[in-house]
Amino acid sequence: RFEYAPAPESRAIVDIKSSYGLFINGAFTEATDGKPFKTVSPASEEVLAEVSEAGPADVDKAVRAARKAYDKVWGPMPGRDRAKYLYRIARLIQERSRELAVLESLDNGKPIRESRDVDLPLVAAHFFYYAGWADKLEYAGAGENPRPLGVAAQVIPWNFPLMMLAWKIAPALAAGNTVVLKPAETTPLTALAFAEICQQADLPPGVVNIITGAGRTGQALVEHEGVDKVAFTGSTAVGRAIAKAVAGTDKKVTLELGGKAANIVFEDAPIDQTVEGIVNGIFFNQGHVCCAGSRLLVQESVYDEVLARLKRRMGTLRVGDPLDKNTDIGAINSAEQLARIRELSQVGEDEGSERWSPECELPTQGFWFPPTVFTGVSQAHRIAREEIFGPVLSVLTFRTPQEAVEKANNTPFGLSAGVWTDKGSRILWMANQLRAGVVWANTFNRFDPTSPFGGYKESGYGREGGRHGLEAYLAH
Ligand code: TXE
Repeated sequence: RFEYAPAPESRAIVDIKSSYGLFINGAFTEATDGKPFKTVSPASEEVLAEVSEAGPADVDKAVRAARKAYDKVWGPMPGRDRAKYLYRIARLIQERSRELAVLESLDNGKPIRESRDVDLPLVAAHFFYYAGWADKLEYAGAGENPRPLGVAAQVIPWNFPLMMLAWKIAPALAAGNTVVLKPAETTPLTALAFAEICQQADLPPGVVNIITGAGRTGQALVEHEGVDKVAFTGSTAVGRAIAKAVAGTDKKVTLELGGKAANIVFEDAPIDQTVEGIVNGIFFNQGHVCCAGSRLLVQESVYDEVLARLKRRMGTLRVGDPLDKNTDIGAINSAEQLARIRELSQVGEDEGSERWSPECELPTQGFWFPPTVFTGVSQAHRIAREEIFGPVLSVLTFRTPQEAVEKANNTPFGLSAGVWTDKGSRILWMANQLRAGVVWANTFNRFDPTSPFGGYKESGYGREGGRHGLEAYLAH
C-alpha cells in the first residue's frame, strides 16, 4: 500500500471559532429570532462549534440583501467583472484547500484523502470553470442576451458540503444571480468558511448570503416570495415538499434527489479494475453519495469470482479516524443517518438476504458502520429499492444484457449507472437503454465541472454542471 508522508493536514491547521453568526450582506450577524445549535464531529462526537439558527426574520433579511445586491451591483455588473471575483474565489479556495479539507473531514466525517484529493480540487475547479462562462454570456449571438433569474435560494445536503455549495453558487453567480444558501444542519462549517472567503475576495455585500439552520429554515427560505429560483439537493421526500411549496409560483426549480444506481458487471469486464470500481462505487464517502453504485448487478458466469475478489478487497479497507491519511472509510455523518443504515440493513436480513462484513474494529466513540455486502437480494427487496445512503451494497445477478437493462431500470430512481465490459459496442447500447442521467463506463463516481449531472424519475429534474448547469440560472 502507498503510505502518505506526514502532511500538515491535522486538526491544528484549522481555526474553529466557538460560535458563528449568519452571513448576511457581507457580514456575520447575530440571528434575530433563532436559537443556536451545535455541530459535532461524527468521528468523536466532540462539539466543534455553536451555530446560529436563522428564523423567518433572518431569512427575510438575507433575501432582501440578495435582492438589493442583485438590483444595484451584481445584476448590472459586466460579466468580465463578475469573472474576476469568481477567479479570485477559486484561487482563495486553492490557497486554503488543506485547511478547508480538514474542516470538511472534521464536520462531515469523510476521510481526509477524499476531502483533500477529490472534494477540494473539484470545488476549486467548479469556480474556475464557471468563472470562464461569466464573460461569455453577453453578445454571445444574435437576438436577446440571456438574463439572470434574480435571487436564488439554495438548500444543500451534508454529504459533500463544499462541493454542493460550489455546484450551486458558482453557476448562479457566473450567470449574474445573487444567492442565499443554507447548508445542512450537521455540516455548516465549510459554508461559513466560504463566507469568509467571500469577504477575503471583496465580493460585494449581499451577493452571497449563508444562513444556517435546519429544515424549517430551508422551508422558510424556499417559500420566501422574494426568491426567483430554488435549487435543492437532498432527500426525495423534501424534494417533493419543495416542489409542492413552489407550485403555482413563478419560481424556477431544480431538484437533485436520491438514487439507487446499478453498477453492472459483464463477464468480459477487466476484473481488477472492476473490483476497484465496485469498491469506489459504494464505499467512497461512506456511501453517502446520491449516485453511489449501491446495486451491484453481476453476470452469473463471473459471480463467484467477482464476489470472492470483492470480499478480499473489502477486508483491506481501513475504517477509522477521518484525519488519518490511511483511512478508507470515515465516520457516518450523524446518529440519525447511522440509525437509518442500521434499520435498512436489519430489513435486508429479515427479508432473507445474506449479510457479510469483513472483520473490523470500529471506534467506540462516534458513528460508524462497517463495509457491508448483501447477497441473495431480489428485486422486490427493500434493500434493492430504497436508498440506504451508507456503505452497504446489494448484489443481484443477471444472465443476458437485456435482463441487466430491465433490472437496472427497475427502480423509482434514475440518477446514475455503471457498466463494466470490454466491448465498446455494448457500452454504447447500454448507455442508450439505461434510464439514468449519468452512465459511467469502466469507471464510477467520476465528476467534472464540464459534465451535466442530474436525474430521471424520482431522482429529480434539472441538470447541474456544464453548460446545462448555467442554463438553470438563466432566463431567455
Ligand atoms: O435529508 P434532507 P436528510 C437522502 C438519503 C438520506 C435521506 C435523509 O437517503 O438518508 O435523504 O437525509 C434541508 N424545506 N439524501 O434527512 O432532510 C435540510 O436542512 C427546505 C440524499 O439529511 O432532505 C438539509 O439542508 N429544506 C441526498 C437538506 O434539506 C429542507 C443528500 C437535505 O436534508 C426541508 C442527502 C424543508 N421542508 C440526503 N427539510 C442526495 N441526493 O445526495 C429539510 N431541509
